[in-house]
Amino acid sequence: MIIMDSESLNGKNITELPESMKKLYEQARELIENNDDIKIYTHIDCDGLCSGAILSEILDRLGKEHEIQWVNLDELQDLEIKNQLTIFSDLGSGQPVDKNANENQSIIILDHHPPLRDLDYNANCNYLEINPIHHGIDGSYYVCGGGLCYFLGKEFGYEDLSWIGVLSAIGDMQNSRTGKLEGLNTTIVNDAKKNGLLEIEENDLNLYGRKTNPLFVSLSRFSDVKLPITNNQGRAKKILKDLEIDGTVPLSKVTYEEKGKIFQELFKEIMEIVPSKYIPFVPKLLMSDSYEFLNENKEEFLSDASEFSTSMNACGRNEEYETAHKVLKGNRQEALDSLEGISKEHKRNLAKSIERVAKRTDEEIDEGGIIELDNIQYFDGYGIPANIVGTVTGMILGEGNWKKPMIGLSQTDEDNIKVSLRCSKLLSYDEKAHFGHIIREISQSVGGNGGGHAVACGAYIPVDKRNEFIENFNQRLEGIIEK
Ligand SMILES: [Mn+2]
Repeated sequence: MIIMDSESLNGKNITELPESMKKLYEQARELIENNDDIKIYTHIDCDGLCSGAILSEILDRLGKEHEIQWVNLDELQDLEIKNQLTIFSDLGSGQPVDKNANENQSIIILDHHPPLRDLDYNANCNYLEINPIHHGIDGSYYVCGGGLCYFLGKEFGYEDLSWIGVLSAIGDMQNSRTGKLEGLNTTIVNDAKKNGLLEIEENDLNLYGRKTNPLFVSLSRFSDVKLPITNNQGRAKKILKDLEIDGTVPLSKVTYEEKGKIFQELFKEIMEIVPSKYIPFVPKLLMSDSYEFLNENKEEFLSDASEFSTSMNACGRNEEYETAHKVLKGNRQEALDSLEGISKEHKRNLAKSIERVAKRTDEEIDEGGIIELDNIQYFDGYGIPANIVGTVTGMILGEGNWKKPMIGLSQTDEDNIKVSLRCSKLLSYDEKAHFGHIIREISQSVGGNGGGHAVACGAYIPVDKRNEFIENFNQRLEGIIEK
């Protein structure tokens, strides 16, 4: 058994599928063509939802009846395999999913997470795993679950599914390092462009809510570095007024010149406060490519990949998988209405949770609030549901010290704590600060498990190891965090 991950392999930034992967896709196509009793298991986040939708759409078009189930990673330990063919997407590589399968059954895994098994793995069943890491391709930046499923769709000639591959990559933050989609994602982007489904606005201002937020709201949400405008809508309005820019329209309606002025202003403010080691990265922090879906209503949030992916994550975190699935497969009526309800409810839940943490004063510190150590800051998310503690942690970051990662803790059951980490992108540009790798290392050292992205990751740890985890994490970052 070989364990490889993107750290040990210097992932190749190639834009075309390597021959070794193409062969596997041919085998996957044959397996699907030759089976009629099919079940899909996919992950519950935006990438997993996109993966499931692509696979289900492929099977629909082939006239294959199938079942789909959305699962969390911890639900796969003793999974019973009942179907002729079981497909796992955006998960499976790191779980013993083939444990209960027999020689008459087939399994296909399409996953971009660190694999437990290598390419020559001998399984009890007909076993086919497609994972970019087996082929030297980094799964964090170059292709994700939805992208891998899209390449299967492409094998059947369904290039029109490429836009979902793009959406999955944005949802999976595959562009977080450079602000652009790279590697195999490039092929998916090009397929979508070629099919008239996608337009890219290069080096757009990196503010959230391009379609639906008034500009002053988007600006006040800038929290990668804490600026006077961060969480201060009045101040954001004032700055826009001084620049003679209409703050009531969304970013997508702002002209190129106006964006330039906002860039200059943000740049100036950031330069005044960032430690010198981060200065070269500031432009990258303010700019990223925007991805616009051309088959959506131009005024609607679904036309912006980033906003679309947020609504998919809202569905995932609220167990509204069916709704997300229907929207992804083209339903723009009932499903879209429920999507709006879900997003609103999700925002309300987030606001409630944030208030609970952020509004605490120092006198109440025993009960909560943000606790700052030398290299990290953390809070106890008493009562914050484990499925939203990550999102809450990201939002709380704007209330704390942006120079340190923020860790949110939430007890999931009697024995375990879910840990979520979010940090400014500036921190992650330092290669020594890949928090997805660090959180895996520290959680494993206390008997837990975790992983994820450089800027957003999580872990599960035993309840009684809470303090040890916090202390180890704090120590591990000595010399890495600039104070
Ligand atoms: Mn994924």
